[in-house]
Amino acid sequence: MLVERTALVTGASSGIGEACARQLARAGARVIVTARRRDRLEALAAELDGPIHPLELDVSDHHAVQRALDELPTEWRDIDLLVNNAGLAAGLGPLWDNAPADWWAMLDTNVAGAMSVAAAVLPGMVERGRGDVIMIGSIAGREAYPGGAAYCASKAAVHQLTDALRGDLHGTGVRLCLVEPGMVETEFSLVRFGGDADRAAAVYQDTTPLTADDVADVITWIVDRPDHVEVADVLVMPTAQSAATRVERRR
Ligand code: NDP
Ligand code: 8X3
Repeated sequence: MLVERTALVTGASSGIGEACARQLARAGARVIVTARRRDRLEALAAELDGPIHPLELDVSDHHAVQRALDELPTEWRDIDLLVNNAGLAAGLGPLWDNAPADWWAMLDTNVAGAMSVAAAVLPGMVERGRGDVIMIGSIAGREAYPGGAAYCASKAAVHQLTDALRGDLHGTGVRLCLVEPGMVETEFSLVRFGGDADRAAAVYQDTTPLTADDVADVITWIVDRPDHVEVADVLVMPTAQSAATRVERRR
């Protein structure tokens, strides 16, 4: 049980982040839910039974992240569980066909955003000598695929960022875990393909992807281990997937 834990989940308006917020709240945690779409956060807070604090936040705005966390109401400030999840892919194609604005969106959100949130939350955890940080990487951070240059680079950076942070956190009592999912059916592909619902649906067609809840189950289990146990690194894929671009289809 996670009673008396204060969690911050980024990217909680959809997909993996939303599923984590639901499961952490169900396990008894108080949860700060953040994303850019305030209406979704408010709907989630209204629906969940328990203390939920919606916070509109663009993680790619470094100063806004620091300010928003500094200005949290006192009773929400001692965050001891962070799911550093907000992220996106924009486009799938050769680097030179991908708009530079899309590269920057991926790097600013997936890498710099994760750094800003970690940098704002970690000093409090280190001072209190406890806490859990879950970094959401991807199978794409281990294994690059054609068309994914900026996205794969961003998730490889999350992998290295996590490894470096592990050294920074040595001896502090703060636990850190890199969770690298394979294919998960969320709004991820809809965002990647600029709202093209048919193209997004085709990604998950004739196979059985993970659900956001499958990933949230793993995360909820990781943070509920006894204090002396640190799960450092998890690759979680659908059974039908054996590599980033190798997915079994039923046809
Ligand atoms: P979704 O698109 O369903 O959710 C993405 C979340 O990130 C949304 O809540 C979105 O909220 C938020 N977000 C995006 N940009 C920003 C920003 N600048 N500031 C704050 N929040 C932001 O996708 P997933 O749930 O699948 O993705 C969650 C994470 O999991 C991402 O890091 C993704 O890279 C990773 N991942 C996904 C996999 C998959 O197959 N789905 C596999 C491996 C990793 P809003 O738009 O309201 O700001
Ligand atoms: C999302 C999964 O394989 O599309 O990180 O990169 S993949």
